[in-house]
Amino acid sequence: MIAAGTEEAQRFRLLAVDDDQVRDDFAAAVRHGLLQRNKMLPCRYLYDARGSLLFEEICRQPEYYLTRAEQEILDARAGEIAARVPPDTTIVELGAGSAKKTRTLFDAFFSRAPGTRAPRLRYVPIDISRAMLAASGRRLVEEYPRLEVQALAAEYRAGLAALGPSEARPKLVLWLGSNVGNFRRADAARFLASVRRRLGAADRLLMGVDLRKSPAVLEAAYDDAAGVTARFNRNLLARINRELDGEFDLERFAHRARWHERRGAVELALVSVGAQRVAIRALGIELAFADGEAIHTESSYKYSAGELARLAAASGLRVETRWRDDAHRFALVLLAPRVTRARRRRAAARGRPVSPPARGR
Ligand code: AVJ
Repeated sequence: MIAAGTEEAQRFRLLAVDDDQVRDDFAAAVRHGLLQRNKMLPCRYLYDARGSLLFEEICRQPEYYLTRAEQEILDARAGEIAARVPPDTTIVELGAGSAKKTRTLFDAFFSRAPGTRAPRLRYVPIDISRAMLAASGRRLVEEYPRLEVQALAAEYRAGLAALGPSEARPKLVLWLGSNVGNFRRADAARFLASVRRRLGAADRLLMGVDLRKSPAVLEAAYDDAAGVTARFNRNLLARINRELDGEFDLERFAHRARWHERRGAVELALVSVGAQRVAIRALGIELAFADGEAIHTESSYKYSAGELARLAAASGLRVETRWRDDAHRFALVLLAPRVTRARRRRAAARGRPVSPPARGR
């Protein structure tokens, strides 16, 4: 714990958005999702306090290779990444969580110029979990004396909106952990385009992406032998029971993880064991489930090299560098804003032709 007024406290700020709306959203989303013909629940609600802890436990399961593969790439490339961005960079991280992987980058940043005085680094973690940000922010400023943490407890969109003018200072935006996998492909492009609009020409986006691979490996990653992912998935029903006075019998919903080749995604679902009726008292509804009927809970999209390049292009970005782990399971891509012809024309109109110079008249 950092006492108020200490030097560390001055380097750590946490700004929270009101989460009343998030609570109301949960009730509305559950009602809407479960009254549809194809029952579904939005995956963002998997990550309450308990769900976030379970997710961290998933990351330690032997079948869930994603976290280790990404860490392997960061260990190998952090120096190279740090060398690509200017010394006064702000690191903005979307879905920062406990910021464990980010430390690898901090270490690389702070050891960039040995012998000289280490530069200051500003870190803006954006995450929906206020508790996670509070704990990790405090630890970070204690560990790194030249780090300044300005945490934003917010959804991606609100967090990005709070960032301020795009050209203010050089920045590196991090979106790690293949969190992009939760978005349908078109939505991923729309979201990345909104990030792109906040990037200046020298700014970069570093994104971790899980790659397409054999269905057996993918399905095992989402159905670990220890049953952690199953517990993570069922926690969504437990959350409905806790927060909305629901009456789900968790034993009567089976965890299912299935690779869907055409979509290129692992689909998580909870499947009704037998026909049953379930009341959700706070919503005043009673649901009927047929035997084997599924509630879709999460999609995890995977990318090929071609799909990655198309995603970047559709978002106004280009892949500057792509690194992979030794087993080629996962990619870390450094994305740069693509300068469009329209942008070049506007720059020229302001008297700063980009290239090439106009021929003499
Ligand atoms: C946090 C979205 C990257 O899709 O791999 C892991 C979520 N769900 N196991 C993923 C998740 C079940 C995870 N992401």
